[in-house]
Amino acid sequence: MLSERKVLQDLVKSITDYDEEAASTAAEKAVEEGVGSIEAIEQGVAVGLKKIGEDYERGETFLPELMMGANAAQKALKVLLEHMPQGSDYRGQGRIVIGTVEGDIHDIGKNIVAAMLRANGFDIVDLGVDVSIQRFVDSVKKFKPDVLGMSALLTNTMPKQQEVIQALKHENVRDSVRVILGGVPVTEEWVKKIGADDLGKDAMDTVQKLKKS
Ligand code: B12
Repeated sequence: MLSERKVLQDLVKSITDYDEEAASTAAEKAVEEGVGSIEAIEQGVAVGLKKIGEDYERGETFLPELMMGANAAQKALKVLLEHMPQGSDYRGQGRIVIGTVEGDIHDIGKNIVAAMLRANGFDIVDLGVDVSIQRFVDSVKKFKPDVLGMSALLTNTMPKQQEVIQALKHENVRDSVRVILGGVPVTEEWVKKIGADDLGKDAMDTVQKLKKS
C-alpha cells in the first residue's frame, strides 16, 4: 500500500514532469488508495500547477511547458472528478451560473469548483471560458440563478468582473443575484472594491460559503 503522501507527491511530479500517462496513473492510484478526490486535487494537482506556473514566471520555462503541464493536470482531473463523492443532501441548493471572463481561457479551477458544487447539490449552468459581459448578463436574466460565479486568472482580465457587475446594475438585475468571484489574482479587497459579494478561495471554501445551512 502506498502512503497518501507518496500518492500526492506522484501527482505533483506527473504534472511538473509534463507526463500525461503518469498523471492518469497517479490519479487512479489516489482513487484506489482511498485518497479523497478533493484532497488529491488541492494537494496534488493544484500544487503541481502552481509549481509549473512559478517556473514559467521565473522565465525557466515557456508556454509549451505550461500547456503540457496543464494537459497532464487535465488527465488527472478526469479520473478524480469522476470519483468525486456525491453529497447525501443532493439537489435543492440553488442554481449557479458560472464562467471565465472575456479574454481568459483558464478553466481548470472553475471546472473543479463547478464539479464540487454539482456534487453538493447545486444546479450548475457552466458558460465556459472567454464569456462576454453581455452573455453573463443575458444568462442571469434567462436562468435566474441564485448565484453568479466569475473566474479570472489574469490580472488584465480581472476588470471584466467589474464590468459585468456594472452591466448587471445597468440592466437592473444586480440585486437578484449573489456574485462570487474566484481565480488566483482575486482578493477580498478586489471583491469589496467592485461590489461583488464573496470570494471563493478554493472549491471547499466556495461550497462552505454558498451551501444553505
Ligand atoms: C494551467 C495554466 C495555463 C493553461 C490553462 C489551461 C486551462 N484549460 O485552464 C494555459 C497553458 C492555456 C495558460 C495560458 C496562459 N497563461 Co496561464 N497559467 C496556468 C497555471 C500554471 C495554473 C492555473 C490553474 O489551473 N491552477 C489550478 C487551479 C486549481 O487553481 P485556480 O485556477 O486558482 O482555481 C482555484 C481558485 O482560484 C478558485 N476559483 C477559480 N475560479 C473560480 C471561480 C469561482 C466562481 C469561484 C467561486 C472560485 C474559483 O477555486 C479553484 C479551485 O481551488 C497558472 C499559475 C497559477 N499559479 O495559477 C498560470 C497563470 C495564471 N497563467 C499566466 C499567463 C501569463 C498565461 C498566458 C498569458 C501565457 C501566454 N504568454 O500566452 C496565457 C493566457 C491565455 C488566456 N488568454 O487566458 C500567469 C498570469 C499572470 C498574471 N498576473 O496575469 C500565471 C499566474 C502564471 C505565472 N505565474 O506567470 N495558462
